[in-house]
Amino acid sequence: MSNELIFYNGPTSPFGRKCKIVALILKIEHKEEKINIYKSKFLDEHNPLRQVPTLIANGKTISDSDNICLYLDEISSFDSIYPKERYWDCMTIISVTNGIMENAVNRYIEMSAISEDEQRKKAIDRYEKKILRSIDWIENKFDELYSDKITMDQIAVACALDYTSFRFTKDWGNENPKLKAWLKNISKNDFMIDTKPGESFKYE
Ligand SMILES: N[C@@H](CCC(=O)N[C@@H](CS)C(=O)NCC(=O)O)C(=O)O
Repeated sequence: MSNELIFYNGPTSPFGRKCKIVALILKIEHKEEKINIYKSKFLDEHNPLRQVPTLIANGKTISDSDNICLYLDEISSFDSIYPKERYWDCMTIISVTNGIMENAVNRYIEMSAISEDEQRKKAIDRYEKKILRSIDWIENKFDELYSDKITMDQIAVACALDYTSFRFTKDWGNENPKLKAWLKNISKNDFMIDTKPGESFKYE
């Protein structure tokens, strides 16, 4: 059994970014490989969904960003980034951010990989509504989310908002001033700067 963490990530995945940030904050040693998911058949053996992020931890596969973050938190010697006093509220915010990311990824695929005449306008509209409604919902919970100590839901929110700005629109900030100011501030941290999305691979 090898004694290492191999972290398969993509260049723009918001789910992968979330895990990478956790590894950086908790100072978990790992080897990151940014792969072209569309050309990474080798991953099927570990994760039949062939998705990033996927972590191989001491030979064991851990798939799905939430499982990876929980695993990294468990093996860390630092205090947990999952606040005990508001654990389920934190988990619910994380689930909503997963929805933002999924809808933003699906929207981007629909708009970038499908010819304009074949794009489903209704589906795009639905993705956009869900993203914007979810951001408004998080804004309304801002006082609950905010704390000086960085928590898992804050990391997830930062990744979801930045991905929305990257792939869809920055306009969400007009209606959500608390989140806009907070994202600007948290984005000054090295863990945000060092994990900015890069160049994506072509959808295949
Ligand atoms: N639920 C998964 C979602 C991961 C996901 O959607 N990854 C995308 C990249 S952002 C992917 O690998 N897409 C390739 C594919 O599904 O074929 C998680 O939280 O890790």
